[in-house]
Amino acid sequence: MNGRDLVRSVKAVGSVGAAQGVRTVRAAWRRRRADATGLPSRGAERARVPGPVQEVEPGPGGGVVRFGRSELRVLVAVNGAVFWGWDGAEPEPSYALAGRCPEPDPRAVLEPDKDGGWRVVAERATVVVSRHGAVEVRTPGGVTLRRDLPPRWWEPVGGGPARWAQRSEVAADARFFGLGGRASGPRLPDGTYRLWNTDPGHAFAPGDDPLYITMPVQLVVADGGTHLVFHDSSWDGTVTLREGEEGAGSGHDRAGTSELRMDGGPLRCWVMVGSPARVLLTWASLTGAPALPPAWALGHHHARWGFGSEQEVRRIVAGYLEHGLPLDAVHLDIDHFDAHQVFTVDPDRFPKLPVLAEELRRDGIRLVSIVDPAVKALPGNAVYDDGVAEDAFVRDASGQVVQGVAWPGEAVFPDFTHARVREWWGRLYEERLAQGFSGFWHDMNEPTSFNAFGETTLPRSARHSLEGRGGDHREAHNVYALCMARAGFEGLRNLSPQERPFLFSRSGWAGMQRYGGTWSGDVATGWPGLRASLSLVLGLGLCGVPYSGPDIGGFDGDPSPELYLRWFQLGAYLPLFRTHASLRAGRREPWEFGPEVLEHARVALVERRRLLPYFMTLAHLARRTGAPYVRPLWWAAPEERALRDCGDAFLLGDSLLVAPVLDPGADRRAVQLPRGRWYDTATEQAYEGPAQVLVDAPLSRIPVFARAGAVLPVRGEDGGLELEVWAPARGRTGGGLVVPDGGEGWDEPELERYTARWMSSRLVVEREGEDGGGTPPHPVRVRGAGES
Ligand code: NBV
Repeated sequence: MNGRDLVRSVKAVGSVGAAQGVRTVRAAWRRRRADATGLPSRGAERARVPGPVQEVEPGPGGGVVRFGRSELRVLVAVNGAVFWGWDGAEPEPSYALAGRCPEPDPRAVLEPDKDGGWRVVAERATVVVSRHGAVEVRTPGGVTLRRDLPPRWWEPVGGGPARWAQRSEVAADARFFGLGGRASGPRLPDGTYRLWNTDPGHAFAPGDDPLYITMPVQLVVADGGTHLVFHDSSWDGTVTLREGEEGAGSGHDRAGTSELRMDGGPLRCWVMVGSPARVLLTWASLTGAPALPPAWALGHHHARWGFGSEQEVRRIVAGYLEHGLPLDAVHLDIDHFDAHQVFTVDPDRFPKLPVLAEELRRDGIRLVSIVDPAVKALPGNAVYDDGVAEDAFVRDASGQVVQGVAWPGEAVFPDFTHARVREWWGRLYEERLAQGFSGFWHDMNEPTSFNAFGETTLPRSARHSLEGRGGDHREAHNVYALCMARAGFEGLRNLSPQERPFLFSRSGWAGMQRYGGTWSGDVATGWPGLRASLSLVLGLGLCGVPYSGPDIGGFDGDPSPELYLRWFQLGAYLPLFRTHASLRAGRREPWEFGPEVLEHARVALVERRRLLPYFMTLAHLARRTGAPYVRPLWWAAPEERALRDCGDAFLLGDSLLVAPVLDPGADRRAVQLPRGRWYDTATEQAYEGPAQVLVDAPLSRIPVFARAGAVLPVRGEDGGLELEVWAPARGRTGGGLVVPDGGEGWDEPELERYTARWMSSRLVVEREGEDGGGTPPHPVRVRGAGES
């Protein structure tokens, strides 16, 4: 290591402390050495393209097209998704798939196309393969949604994984979304996005990329249709996006492009075509239904790194109760661990945690525990000893256990890509349950190890089981947190089969929704951070992860009262509604920002509690259909171009449109309304969309609109379920779905469907049933009728 590296390394860990800095330098040195010996250098490479088509072999759901130097398998699955894989790549094994690959659709057959190409015609998409290996996806109506040019590989002459690149073209009007949690979306601007889950090491803002969750999942919206494409390879890579441009007058269109470059892994992808709702349904049927949170997890959570003691937790909870502020969960961060070691409790500062948990539970408040993957490498530390006995920790190519540096100091990392290790880890949650915790917050699982070379993770040469196939960190890195989430989720299911597990994880990958949600990570305090936090929730929802939310107020700094309040008001409409901050930031309780903020925060909290049955219904719908709670404005109208560009408002389910205030000093804001009638819920004033309207956004609230005709379940003053019905326009009908779920256990409540229609001057709300309409079993409140 040269002097500059040393300076850099010490700077990088400055906040962790000098002792850790020294350890960090050692760890970085070890990493460099490990990779030098454990990973052979690539050496000379040979480039390859598929070459000309030679023969085909029809098979179930499609078949194989053979080229001079590669072959392509195309398979249409019964769920409507299309798979293709080069060089013999099959859909399995895959960390993204929820189970086995869906059955092939027997109706899809390979047939000759023009110019020596081949095509597979399926119900929702046609795949056309040119004789040089370009692959086009067309709608049933014949519109081309995506054109993949023949892929290119670079193979090390001496053997080893091939790098590859896949360039694709989309329509000139197409917009890109997704790629996991990105700070500068939700519409992804032109640029290069890395596919490598990363702890940025500082609080992030728009422009910081990549972050904790990256996914090779793109949702592309164009006039011709919507499609989702998922390249099922967990290796490091980049996606370079460039939106197209439509030719003005007689000029030509310039297509949009996406170029995916991967350092290895199979070249295979899944494509789904249809409306956004259809695409997400297909995606969820492939990668798994989002876990259903318990009702309390849809309430308000309060966290902080550094509550520091049981007395402090009690003081804060008492503050909430005294101020009449609803609170559902308190999160304990690493400071409650004994010497930062996971699955322990500091006996001095948290001597009677189960008693505290029981007290809180009596007030309807749950305790949530942080869980870090790194285990303090110290004989005598029970988790370490146990893990050593289990042979649970990641090793390097020479067979040595890899040591990194994390909060507890020198640390080792469980290999969650091994089923036995997942089972072992899952059993450790028993200690947490015994302490009284009800939920789990997985942190630092990119995985993060502090070090000196800008790469804050395990060495790439570190070995992983990868379900017995064997491989290294290049392949395992991006699925590490996904596998940890699986370990936690399955462990909790075994330990506490009656309860719905609640966990959310900082890092993850395609399919993570099966085990829980996520949060925005360490978003920077500031107005750009506020905007970024909404971008993440929207983008992740479009990648199939519907439950997430930001650290309200931002992680690292002290927000102004106005910023705190605007963040709080936004958070009240996001699935995870949590205040949280760093050890180094000031307090985040609503009463810390003055009486005015307290009053307005209370309104937001009370409204969130009132909307709980609606959130519960959205959670069920997400599980049944893959539709995120928080959806972009174009969700039901992807053809509306003005909506595609609009990232400062969102739909909450089918019924509400939320327009947060994202700028300082604003007391009015413009809102782009989709087609139809919308009521400002504060004033009941009706607006007709599509339109851009200017509405009041005083400090006391953010604009929220209800769709005319919406029937939404809310909590009445007596705590019972009520139906809030927003009058449809005259001559129009409305309706809504309700899943009346108490929020605990596994009972499957029946979905209730309601309709709302005018009968002369009376609005009739009925429950749909097999024997015609019936009176709803819940009180009905009609709103907006004065405007009809
Ligand atoms: O455990 C401490 C923090 C936590 O509060 C935060 O939410 C995580 O994103 N954690 C990161 C580790 C330290 C970050 C500097």
